[in-house]
Amino acid sequence: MKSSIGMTVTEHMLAKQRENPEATGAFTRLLSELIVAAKIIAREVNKAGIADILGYAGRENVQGEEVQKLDEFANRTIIERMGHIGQLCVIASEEDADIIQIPPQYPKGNYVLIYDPLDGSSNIDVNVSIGTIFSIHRKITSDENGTLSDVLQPGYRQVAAGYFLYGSSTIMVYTTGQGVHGFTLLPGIGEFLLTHENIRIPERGTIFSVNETYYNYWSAEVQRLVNYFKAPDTKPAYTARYVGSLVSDFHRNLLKGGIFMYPADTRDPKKPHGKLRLMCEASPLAFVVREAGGYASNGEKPILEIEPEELHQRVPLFIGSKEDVELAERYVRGEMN
Ligand code: P6P
Repeated sequence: MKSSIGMTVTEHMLAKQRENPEATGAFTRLLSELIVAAKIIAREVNKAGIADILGYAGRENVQGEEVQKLDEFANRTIIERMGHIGQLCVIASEEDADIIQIPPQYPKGNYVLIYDPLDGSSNIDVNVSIGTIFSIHRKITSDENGTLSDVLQPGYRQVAAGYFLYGSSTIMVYTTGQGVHGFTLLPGIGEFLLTHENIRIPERGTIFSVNETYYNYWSAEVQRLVNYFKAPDTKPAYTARYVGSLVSDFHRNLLKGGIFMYPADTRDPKKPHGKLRLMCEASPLAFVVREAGGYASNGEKPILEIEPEELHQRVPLFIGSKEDVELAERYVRGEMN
């Protein structure tokens, strides 16, 4: 019987689980707990503006509780909720230099969670949407306690990936390799309801997203690519959209079509490959976009085929509509004059 509020994400996950004969329910329990963490983070993100108004200034609020920076709060929330559920062997966070072991008193599992707890958090005080990005791998070593080798896996081995977008509404988008599905949090009920089933990104978009401040630091090939997107004789014409919050820019392009770019640049010799991280940003979004019919590249090869070498390695990113990203690769390779 159809529920009066539509399909919840839990019902959706259980339905997908039934389609997979080997499923034990462990993955469903893992994702369900991550959803609880996201609801807790969403509540704090939505309160952040009010916190300022109510004078939760400095490090203490009116109840004398320590006020954590939102990304620290989000990071701790995920670790505390996910550490004890017995489904993970190791955790890796964009906020922590090293991998995070599961405390000895908790049971271990066969999955690896990699995440960016609150990407774009510098935008929160101007009420721009921000997001949590997650990537899930299976353990590949025999050690009960996960190791760095369990984390540093190429993107094509992910078993699930997705993001939560904290904006005008709280959205969850995820894939387990069986399509990409979007859910919207119904505040009064506190449930994520299916609102975007089987998302497909248009083959070619009309949006390009890049921060042109760095134009002079790009290769001549990337400069030519962006000039193409801006050229008056390019048909159909493109328009520029750039929020400066990866999950927002990615989500818009996923639904409408287009390409997001964060190219390599020469600004910072310590970051020759641009700003975005392979493991907790590019790789999970590359899995989502591929499952939606799109593509993600570092300009030379598919993001999902990059063999990671370091936990926080950065990577140039061209991601979105397949035709647009393949065109970007041709420019970056110097095949377009
Ligand atoms: P820039 C936010 O700080 C972030 O990590 C991503 O969310 C966003 O896409 C990017 O950096 C924006 O970087 O250099 O354009 O401000």
